[in-house]
Amino acid sequence: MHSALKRLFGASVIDEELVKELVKDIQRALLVADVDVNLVMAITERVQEQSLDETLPRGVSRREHIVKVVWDTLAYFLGEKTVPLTINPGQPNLVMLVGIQGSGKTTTVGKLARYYQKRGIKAGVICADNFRPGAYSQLKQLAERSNVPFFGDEDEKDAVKLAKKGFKDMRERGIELILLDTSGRHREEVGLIKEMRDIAKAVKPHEIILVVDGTLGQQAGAQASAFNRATDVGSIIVTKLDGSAKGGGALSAVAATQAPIKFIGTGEGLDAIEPFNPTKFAGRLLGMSDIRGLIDKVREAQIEIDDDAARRLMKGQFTLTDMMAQLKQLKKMGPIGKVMEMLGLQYKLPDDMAEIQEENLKRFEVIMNSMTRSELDNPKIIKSSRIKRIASGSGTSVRDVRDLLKQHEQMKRMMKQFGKSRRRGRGGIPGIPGLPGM
Ligand SMILES: Nc1nc2c(ncn2[C@@H]2O[C@H](COP(=O)(O)OP(=O)(O)O)[C@@H](O)[C@H]2O)c(=O)[nH]1
Ligand SMILES: [Mg+2]
Repeated sequence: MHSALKRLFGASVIDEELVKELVKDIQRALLVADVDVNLVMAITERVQEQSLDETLPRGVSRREHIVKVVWDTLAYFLGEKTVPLTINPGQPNLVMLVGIQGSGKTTTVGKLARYYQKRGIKAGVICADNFRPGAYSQLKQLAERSNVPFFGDEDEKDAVKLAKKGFKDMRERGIELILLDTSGRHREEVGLIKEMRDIAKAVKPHEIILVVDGTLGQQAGAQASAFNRATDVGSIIVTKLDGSAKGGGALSAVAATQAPIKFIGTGEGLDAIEPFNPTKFAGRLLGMSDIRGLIDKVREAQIEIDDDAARRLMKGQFTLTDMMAQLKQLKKMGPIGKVMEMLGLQYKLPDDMAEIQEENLKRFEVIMNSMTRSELDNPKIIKSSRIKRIASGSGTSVRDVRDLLKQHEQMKRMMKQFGKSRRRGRGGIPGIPGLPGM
């Protein structure tokens, strides 16, 4: 991933070859994150097609377009927004959790009850798991720790009856969010699936949440389909994302059920639950910490060159005023190191390039204020006597003025190269002149 994005940001021409390389790198990243092979293919096909789409929206460079396509594609599969549980206040909203044994249902029921109770919703929990010994006391303890109402009956062996009794009890107590914990067993056993269907029929839950173990790889898809055939899975919670698992299996579960991920579990503790953040999750899958931030940066950093400046550039002219405009645009990106970090890159910039400092820009401006129009437009004429005059006029040193001129020379050379690549390539796009050789 990193190498391709690095190339994407450094290339002066973005062509089919580069897009293919990028697509390959995305494939690798997603496979490492345990995303299902077929999904990986579907995702990357979309990226490839749209990245090379010739009609770019106005004002959008191909570079920006590609990063956006990658993001949009993941958003298409993950959902772009966080979707909360729908709870009608004052009503008994029954939410049923399903999933195989060990996926984290009971823990998640405890977490959700606490989460919503803290937000002013009357929450309660029902244990309808009469299969696993200890399920009753596990949930009872979790409920007691958060002080939420609990219903269970160790003597009732019929899960459907348990669920019904529990629902009645909770309704009578005026509970608004009733969380129904069910049993799991080992796999997509026929018995388990039938039980889930029977419970759902009997109590008609408001929403059915499938709990998926985030460390599970590609089997997540098959599991999700099995539950989805039995019951109408309305949303997904992915647990155990506190470890090194990247959670790629969750994408398969989403694809299999068409249901959105609503929360993720990030630890064994009762507070270790977070609303699902698609952006963060996409970054996790791609091995980049902050993909949305990156897209925003790319957008901000687009070097806008007006027609006039472009024409001058083509003729090899690059005035000090042009340079100032460019430096200011670069400055908007913030410290370049930060942008690299978001890309997950460890790139050593030449020291004097690493940061465009506020003071430098200010000093440049002060110096330029002491120049004449013709000096600004044609800095070549600034020889030592003019340098001395400008330095004393602006209250800076001869060295400061020379630094400015040196910086201008460097940037001019870069802009010339960029001008050439633009003339050459149909795919040519504006480069970021402050970042040579990436
Ligand atoms: N690290 C971690 N462990 C979790 C998380 N959610 C659940 N677990 C653990 O997973 C195991 C199984 O959880 P449990 O709720 O009993 O699963 P159930 O069989 O589906 O009810 C327990 O040891 C939990 O502490 C999580 O988000 N992170
Ligand atoms: Mg359980």
